[in-house]
Amino acid sequence: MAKIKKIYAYEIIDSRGYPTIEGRLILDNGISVTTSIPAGTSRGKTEALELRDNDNSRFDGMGVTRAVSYINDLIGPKLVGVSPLKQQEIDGWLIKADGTKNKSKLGGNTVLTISQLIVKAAADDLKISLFKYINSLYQSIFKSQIPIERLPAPIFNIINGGKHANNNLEFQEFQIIPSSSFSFTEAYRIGVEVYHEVQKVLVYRNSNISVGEEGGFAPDFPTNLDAIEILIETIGQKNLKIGLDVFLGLDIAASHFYKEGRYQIKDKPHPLKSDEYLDFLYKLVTSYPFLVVEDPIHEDNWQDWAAFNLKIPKNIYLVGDDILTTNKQRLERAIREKICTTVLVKPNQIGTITETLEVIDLARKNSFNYIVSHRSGETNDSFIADFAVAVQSDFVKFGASARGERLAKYNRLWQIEREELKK
Ligand code: 2PG
Ligand code: MG
Repeated sequence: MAKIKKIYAYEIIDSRGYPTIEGRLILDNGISVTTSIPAGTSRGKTEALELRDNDNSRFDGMGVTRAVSYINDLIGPKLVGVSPLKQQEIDGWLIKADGTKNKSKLGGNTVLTISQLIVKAAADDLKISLFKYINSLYQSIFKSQIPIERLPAPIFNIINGGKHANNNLEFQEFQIIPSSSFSFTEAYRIGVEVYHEVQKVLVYRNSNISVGEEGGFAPDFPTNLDAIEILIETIGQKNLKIGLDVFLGLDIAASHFYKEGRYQIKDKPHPLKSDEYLDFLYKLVTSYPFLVVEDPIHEDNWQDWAAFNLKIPKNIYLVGDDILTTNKQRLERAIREKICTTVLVKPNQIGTITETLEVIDLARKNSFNYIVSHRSGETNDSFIADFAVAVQSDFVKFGASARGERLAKYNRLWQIEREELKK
């Protein structure tokens, strides 16, 4: 089997215009792979640390030359001669070398560059599709199989707000979700067509059609509910049945509008106390055909999460992102305290692919759902699409059906459906 000949990294610019890491790994048989690392704008407090230079003389302090030098000078040379098939050992060594709870010594971005390079190199060396290799990696680590039967259903983020746009909406993502009974090809077409139709509706209403970080539109509206109503109106105009053909989703990202002990949203004339806000949320999610509701409550309030989870209809996927941060210990607590039904999975929240697979495994063993997700700051790497297919994620969250860095992922799913899963 091939061995690692060289690993190196350098800065590239991500979809938000900030530096991120791109890494390259060359095997001694000439195979070479490249990967790059996404970054979040609205992050949970317990995510792995993203190592930045904080040197304000370049890129507003957002440079990643320190992370790059860790790869080039410290980690890369130590992996020369090692087999890329040793994923678990290499990830374990990285975790130990970092030695902190949140990768604050080496940086989650540094560590994930190596971890993803190793996965890609192994798949290429074995000459199998990336998703098939990740699937077999899961099986070999956890001694349990995930049959690959379908593509995850896409969640399209059509209207952006919160920290992802400079419009006036507090909620972060207003999503549409074509029914999982559609093939990916059909679901993708629906996502693309609804996106264009929303644009027409916004133009007709003299609203702004500039977009936010994930490619969704970023209009101003009097309330967050108005954005939901626009989606419903548009879906109807496309002759799609809301609640049958297409469902709604939200990433509320509530931690970001919780100030001085109150939730501040323009749907209500005054800042809401927890119990008032929970009433508002309950009415909201039961008044519309929501399938997915993410981060409706502040990330520190586990009690309110549990109370809300108990109350809302069981068909809604209640998703923990900022509160769980792809962290096994936090997911264990979430399962114990029954605070939600679904974990959002983002490899760069934790740092290595092995740890990300551990979270998937914990979820699977506890009949907990999981949704694999991109970040708002993305690159054209489609790694996450293969990862989602490999673990048979219920849904995927890759942003709007527009903008290259989002489409790299959706188009990769489409390719997998066309070339690899069609009987
Ligand atoms: C989220 C993500 C991705 P960010 O909150 O779910 O949509 O956003 O990458 O900014 O954390
Ligand atoms: Mg989120």
